[in-house]
Amino acid sequence: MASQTKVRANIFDSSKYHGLGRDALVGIYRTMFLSRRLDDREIQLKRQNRTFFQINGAGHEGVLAAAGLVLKPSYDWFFPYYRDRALMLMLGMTPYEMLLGAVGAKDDPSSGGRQMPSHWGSRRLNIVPGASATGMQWLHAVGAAEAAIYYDHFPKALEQARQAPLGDGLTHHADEIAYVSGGDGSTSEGEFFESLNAACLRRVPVLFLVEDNGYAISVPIEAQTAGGSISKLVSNFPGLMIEECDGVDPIECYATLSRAAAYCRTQRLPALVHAHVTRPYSHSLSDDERLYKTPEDRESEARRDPIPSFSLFLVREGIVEGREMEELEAEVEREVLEATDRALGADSAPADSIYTCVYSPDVNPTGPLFEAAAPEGPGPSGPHAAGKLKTMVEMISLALADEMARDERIVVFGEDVADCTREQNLAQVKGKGGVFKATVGLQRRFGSARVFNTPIAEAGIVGRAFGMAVRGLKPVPEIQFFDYIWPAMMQLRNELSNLRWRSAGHFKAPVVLRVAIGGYLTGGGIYHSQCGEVVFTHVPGLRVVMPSTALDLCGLLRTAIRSDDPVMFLEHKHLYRQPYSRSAYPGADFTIPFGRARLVREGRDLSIVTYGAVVHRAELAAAELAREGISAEILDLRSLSPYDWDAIAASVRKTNRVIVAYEDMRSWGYGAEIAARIADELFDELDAPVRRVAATDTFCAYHPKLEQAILPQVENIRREARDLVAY
Ligand SMILES: Cc1ncc(C[n+]2csc(CCOP(=O)(O)OP(=O)(O)O)c2C)c(N)n1
Ligand SMILES: [Mg+2]
Repeated sequence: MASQTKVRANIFDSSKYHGLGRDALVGIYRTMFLSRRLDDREIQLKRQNRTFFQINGAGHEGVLAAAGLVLKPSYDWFFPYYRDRALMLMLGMTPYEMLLGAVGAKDDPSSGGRQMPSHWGSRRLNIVPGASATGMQWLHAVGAAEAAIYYDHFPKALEQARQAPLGDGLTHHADEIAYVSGGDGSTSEGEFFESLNAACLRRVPVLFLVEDNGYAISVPIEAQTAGGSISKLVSNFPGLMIEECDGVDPIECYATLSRAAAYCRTQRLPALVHAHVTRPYSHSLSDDERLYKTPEDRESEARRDPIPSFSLFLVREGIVEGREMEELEAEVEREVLEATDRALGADSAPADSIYTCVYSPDVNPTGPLFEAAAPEGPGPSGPHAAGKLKTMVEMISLALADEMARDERIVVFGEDVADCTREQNLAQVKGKGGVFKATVGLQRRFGSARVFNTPIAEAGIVGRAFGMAVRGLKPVPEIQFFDYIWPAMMQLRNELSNLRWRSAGHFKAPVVLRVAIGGYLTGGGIYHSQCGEVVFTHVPGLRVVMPSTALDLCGLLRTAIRSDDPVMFLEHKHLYRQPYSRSAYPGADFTIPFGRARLVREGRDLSIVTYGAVVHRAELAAAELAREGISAEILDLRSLSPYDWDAIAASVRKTNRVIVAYEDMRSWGYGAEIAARIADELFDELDAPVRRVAATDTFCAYHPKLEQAILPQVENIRREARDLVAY
């Protein structure tokens, strides 16, 4: 502790305690003790089977209570992890609210009973609930801090964010910071290093707190972190202030965190505090630390327990008298008991509420709002057409430019998306604007704050977008190749898609992720030809669309941006420049609702349900089949989740025969779901089995001859169609 000298209460000298007054010191202890007693109560409730999970914050209370004096609720932004109970109490979350989480009550402010307890969230306090995946939150805080800097320069964006759904009360302050915490183990995730790199590159005010208790469940620090010290390991990140402190001494922590937070607030740069804490209890109630800690280890940890040591300190220093301490602790016990009684009587959410908040309740992208007048006339060259026909890739930058002009919340970023990072050279060069030129000219027109390049870090791209979107921005990042989306899988599957659901509708992350996808490149090989859209249509909360014409791309991209859900916007690389996919630009208000298929060709004898690059192949097959007297109907789904079941059903009822044709591998593919549903709901309508035409169950090869054998071709469709009609 800072000082062991006895003082008389009437000559209290706060300078000995880094400026903390008596009330603040007692307040710190009260919160620490309350935090511990809540853990103890929850552990008891779990053992009595009255709750379903418990994870504690024991041993971490000192540094967290101190952080509560340095950070500002409803002002700063918080990305805490599960051990942050004491900080949450300091910020204003109540014991009752916490216990509502433990019993999984409907009114649990963090998740309404959808997440395990200790996944703290509060809209009121700017506390963004974390998922259970350790270490993902580091990136979210960087995105949130990037939003803070952005709003400094784009006040209209903040106004627009406030007008959007859930925008009520969105705060922004010139000296706000983003707080993020995690354990020593979570710093081993690549996302931690990506977040430090991004925070230092972008120079944004994030306060990183590493709560190092020396263990990640049973794994000790020497098997976790090279050299045993995370602060030493990251000591060369430029601009990153680093301090280490004894995390069980709240006064020392207060001093350290005050310096770090002041640095973030004033310099607008990141800081990292490495606090050494203890974990006097097992990892969680599912763990027994005696299996891997010796009695001596446990005893020495117990000696560093911040609760008894800070209590003793306060009494020894004469700040609190023994009797006062007893009264304070008794009062806390009463508070915990009373909150427990209330929480145990709280209602859980009704079972039929499970479907709420998977998607936005405010904006329905399948609805009439998005039924803008379609361009008239036969196809894309009708009278609405302005100027010459645009390829799909040209249409992207046109649509994005119009949206960016009307909505200042939109930011575009990714690998190579800018025209030229070195702005001073823009006048001398044509500009890159994406490896496919999809974003060309956007940086030049809207500036480098709105269109910028990122490191090659896909988790970072999506994780930062998450943090920005939580703050009300509308990020439209790009994943350069679908083949390289996998580092972002955790962010997509476990964070972005379910934030709204797991926060019971209090938070959302409506990012539009543009992804270049697909093969037929004659030379793309395994790593530039992948599809795999079905991996994402399997994720609730995500919308997945995949247009096959420039007109559809324009309408669907606009709907994606104007909707309120995360959208995976799949752009087929092979179609980017095909003359047959071109359309005239339909104007700045053209939208297409999600979940509406396009009838590409009417037919009588069989239906081909397809999307993406296979649409054109189906058209070619249909033309050949027509010469043989077979009339094929083609549906381009274009929106894969949601998809247009009504259109599929109507077509199958008409033709009684159906092929589902898709580019991805045949087994377990998108067609499996469609085929299963047709077999289930339209069995009586069928005159033949449901057929799938798809890629072989292999990877996609480089040599064009092999690629041709692997991906579905016109001939495959034609053969299956003939066979089906003859069935
Ligand atoms: C990505 C991921 N991998 C594994 C787990 C399982 N898990 C939960 S907590 C934990 C240990 C975390 O240790 P640390 O970051 O040091 O935090 P502590 O619990 O010690 O405070 C692990 C491995 C997880 N939740 N997420
Ligand atoms: Mg740990």
